[in-house]
Amino acid sequence: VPYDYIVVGSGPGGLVTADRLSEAGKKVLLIERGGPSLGFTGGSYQPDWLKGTNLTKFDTPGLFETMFSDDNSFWWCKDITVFAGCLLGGGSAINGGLWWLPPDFDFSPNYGWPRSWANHLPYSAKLKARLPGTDTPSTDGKRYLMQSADVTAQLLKPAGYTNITINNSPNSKNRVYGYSTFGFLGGKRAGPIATYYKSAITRKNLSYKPNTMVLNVVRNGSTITGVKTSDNVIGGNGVIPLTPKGRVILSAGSFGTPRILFRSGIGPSDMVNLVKADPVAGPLLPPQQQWINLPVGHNVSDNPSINLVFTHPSIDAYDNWANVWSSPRPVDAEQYATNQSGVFAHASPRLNFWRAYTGRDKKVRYIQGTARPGAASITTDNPFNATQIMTITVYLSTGVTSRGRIGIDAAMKALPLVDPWFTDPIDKEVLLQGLNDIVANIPKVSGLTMITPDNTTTVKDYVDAYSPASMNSNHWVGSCSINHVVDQNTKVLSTNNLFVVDASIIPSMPMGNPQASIMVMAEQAVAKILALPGGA
Ligand code: 6FA
Ligand code: ABL
Repeated sequence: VPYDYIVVGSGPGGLVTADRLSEAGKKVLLIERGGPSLGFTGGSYQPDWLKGTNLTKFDTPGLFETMFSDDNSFWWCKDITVFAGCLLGGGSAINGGLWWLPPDFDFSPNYGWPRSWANHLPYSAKLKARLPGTDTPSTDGKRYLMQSADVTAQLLKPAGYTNITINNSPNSKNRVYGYSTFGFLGGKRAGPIATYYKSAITRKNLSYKPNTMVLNVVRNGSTITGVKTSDNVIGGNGVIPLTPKGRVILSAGSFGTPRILFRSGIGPSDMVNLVKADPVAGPLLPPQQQWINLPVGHNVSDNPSINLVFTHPSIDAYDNWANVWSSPRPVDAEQYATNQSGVFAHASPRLNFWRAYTGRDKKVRYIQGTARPGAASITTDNPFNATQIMTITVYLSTGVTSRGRIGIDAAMKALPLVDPWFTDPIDKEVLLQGLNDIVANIPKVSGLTMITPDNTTTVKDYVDAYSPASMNSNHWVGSCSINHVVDQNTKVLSTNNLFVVDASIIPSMPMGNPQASIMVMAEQAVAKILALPGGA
């Protein structure tokens, strides 16, 4: 059956898009390469201590850190070399859940947005109405395991930071800190899945097709006629057609969308030529005179981030999250299983902060920090108390000028071709300044010891030696930047009916962890697409 709209990918971008298009009465197909996630979507992957409930690993915020330590990690995309979620919800099914209502900076013409996008407030309001976010995720309204927040607040106050409820004033991002805010409901992960997907899936005019991968769009020059999937049972050749005025919307993420475009003959010729050389993908390309040369994969950014690890006598490192899956603290497990309250209602972060800096190029750049109990890696030969460890991750956010490139290799794997961190040395200087300003106040917090880097290493040497792969923040944007690859209505340039609505069209780093900002972007994008003449 032909569809008015085919939405490829069910991450934050795709779920908002599919929900709003189906709400408008369009005949929509939402197609996702992965399977279920949250319990209500059919997910069933859970630890023994949650047997008998419908709470999965994905529902349970306190299991977040086990995403990185589980041998059976079926949720990661195996054909993308960095972390990306390949299941219902995309990254939102497996991420830390941090949820920031966007400041005006996130859609400012100063950061690459067309002027027509600057008034994001109606769209931010739509998102907030669906999911406001909470800094008291436990159903009993209490906060748990807050020692790392208290210690970090003590470190920030002497530097002039003030304590705010972050989402009450999204534009306040200079010398502020507040409790971590999550896109959770009822003590469970919610994000776009328990909101937008939940309403979309009830509509008869929306079909959802999981476990099906889109390989390329099928096109006749600039007109897209359908999508080609990996499931050849569909139509005998895997092709799902559009109605005559139909449209395809790619929401396959910052790595997934460029790959579909390359495989459709859209992008730089070095990438499309790799597709041409592939025995499976090559024959599916349109003839070479129909290739469309666009800078797909260029202008990419991700926050460079550096971890500082500390010990403090007040900290409960929660066994560095090592036991939460197989042998959780019994009282906490029981409490969560009973009424979704307690430690397990939070993901690992406990406090977030921001501060503005002006670099020697006179450009303003912001740092963001996230504090949590535990640590991913510790490098010290000094003795330390492992039960008292906490991490502050410091990110460079809005204003980052470094850019990289995303592409594919000859095996059609998606990967960063040029890392986007510190290609501009001033980014590095500003992040180093931010780290040094935090470290400077350690003596003001009684009992606080930095163990990574330790007292044998300067912060500068630590930053200089930091491995690029560890600087990845999983916040990739820009590979199909608006104005470069898509137009103001998110339509791919030189095509009639192909659109992109996901993190890849965002031209520069949002202020915070980006999922809510991506969804606000998608609210605005889908409104523009529906208003655009010529569509079904
Ligand atoms: N963002 C936040 O705001 N807060 C956080 O705490 C946070 N944490 C993390 C985190 O801990 C990790 C480990 C990662 C990887 C990301 C985090 N992020 C966080 C970032 C946030 O999750 C991403 O920025 C956000 O999910 C990006 O949304 P998009 O809609 O642009 O893209 P996704 O990758 O989420 O979704 C793409 C979907 O398309 C997936 O479901 C994928 O399976 C599907 N797909 C891809 N290719 C496809 C194809 N060819 N055919 C069909 N489906 C396809
Ligand atoms: C995010 O936005 C980041 O993308 C994640 O990297 C981050 O989680 C979450 N939010 C929570 O702040 C971290 C984990 O806490 C680490 O244990 C893990 O090593 C790291 O992600 C991997 O990138």
